[in-house]
Amino acid sequence: MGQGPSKPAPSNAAGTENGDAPSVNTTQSVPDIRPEDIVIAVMGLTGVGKSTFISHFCNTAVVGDDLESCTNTLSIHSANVDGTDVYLIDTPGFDDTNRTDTDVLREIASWLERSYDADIKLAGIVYLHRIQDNRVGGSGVKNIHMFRELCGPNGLSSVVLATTMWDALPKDKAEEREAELKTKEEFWGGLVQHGCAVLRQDDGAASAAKIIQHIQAQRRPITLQIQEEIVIDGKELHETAAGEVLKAGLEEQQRMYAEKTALLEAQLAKIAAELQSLQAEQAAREEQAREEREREQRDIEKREMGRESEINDLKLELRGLKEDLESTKVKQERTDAEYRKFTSKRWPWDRCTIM
Ligand SMILES: Nc1nc2c(ncn2[C@@H]2O[C@H](COP(=O)(O)OP(=O)(O)O)[C@@H](O)[C@H]2O)c(=O)[nH]1
Ligand SMILES: [Mg+2]
Repeated sequence: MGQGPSKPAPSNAAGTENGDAPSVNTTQSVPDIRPEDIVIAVMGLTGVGKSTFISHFCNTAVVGDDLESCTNTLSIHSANVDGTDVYLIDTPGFDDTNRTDTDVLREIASWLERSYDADIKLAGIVYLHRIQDNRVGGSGVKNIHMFRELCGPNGLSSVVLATTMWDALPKDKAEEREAELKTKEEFWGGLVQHGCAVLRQDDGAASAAKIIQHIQAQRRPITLQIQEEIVIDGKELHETAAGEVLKAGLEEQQRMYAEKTALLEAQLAKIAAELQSLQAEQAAREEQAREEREREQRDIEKREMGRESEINDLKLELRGLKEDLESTKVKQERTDAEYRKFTSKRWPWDRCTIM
């Protein structure tokens, strides 16, 4: 299989002369493709391997790393598959870290509308899906639903549903998942019944070529339901079936967030009320403690004052007793002296004045 286009690439849709991979502007890309060209769109969630798939045929596709999606805009790649020139449309993936699903659908729908206006029909679509993403309720399932509505019931035989990342699961597990995808209505069941082929993108360039060949073999350009709805019926994007799926998803999210907000507000109000009552209890306890402290302080002061007056009383009593003691001692000395004098043997008669 050849790498890159065999005819001159459109000015804005392929690599530079030295083979670098430029990002491809989409807004003026439609006129570069002619109605007789084979155009195949590659769709699927971000990270499923769309750019990797396209890179097997040309060197202009930019493969993202595992951590974050790379620039997620629609790009057109001129490629050659087994000698046939084809244009591969790398569409922005849904469930992207940097863009909303509504932006992504708008961009895809806008390109489909312009290509329809320019009389460019899709030869087919490759819808890629990671084999490990079969979670009901996950974005994979929601996207399958939207994809179904984007395509509509006609021309599904030119749509290939292909599973990637076979190397990420043991083969028996992957085969189980594939069977589930094919049969369950919420996955690919309905699409398979309407003629979609389910193939495996499990062998790099070889399996990718088989997928493109399958589409080429259909030789049946398709008009998607969303193109008819927008161009023929004049519907707004949100009125299309795919837009309705997205709208329903947004409404579900609105309901979920409204419920969550109400729940959080109720929890918040409950906790705020609990906090308020605890704070009121705490304030009451503090007030009680303050009053008790003040009462104790008053008691202490009262007791202090009582003790002080007791001390003063005792001091006064002590002073009185001291004075009493002093005067008693004086009196005692005097009495002692008198006694001594009176009881002395040598009464100093001579000193007496005889009358
Ligand atoms: N293990 C494994 N990794 C893959 C496969 N296909 C793509 N990848 C990796 O998955 C990541 C996203 O791929 P990319 O092609 O950019 O996804 P896109 O967002 O759909 O374009 C890149 O790191 C690829 O190398 C695959 O089949 N197996
Ligand atoms: Mg990509």
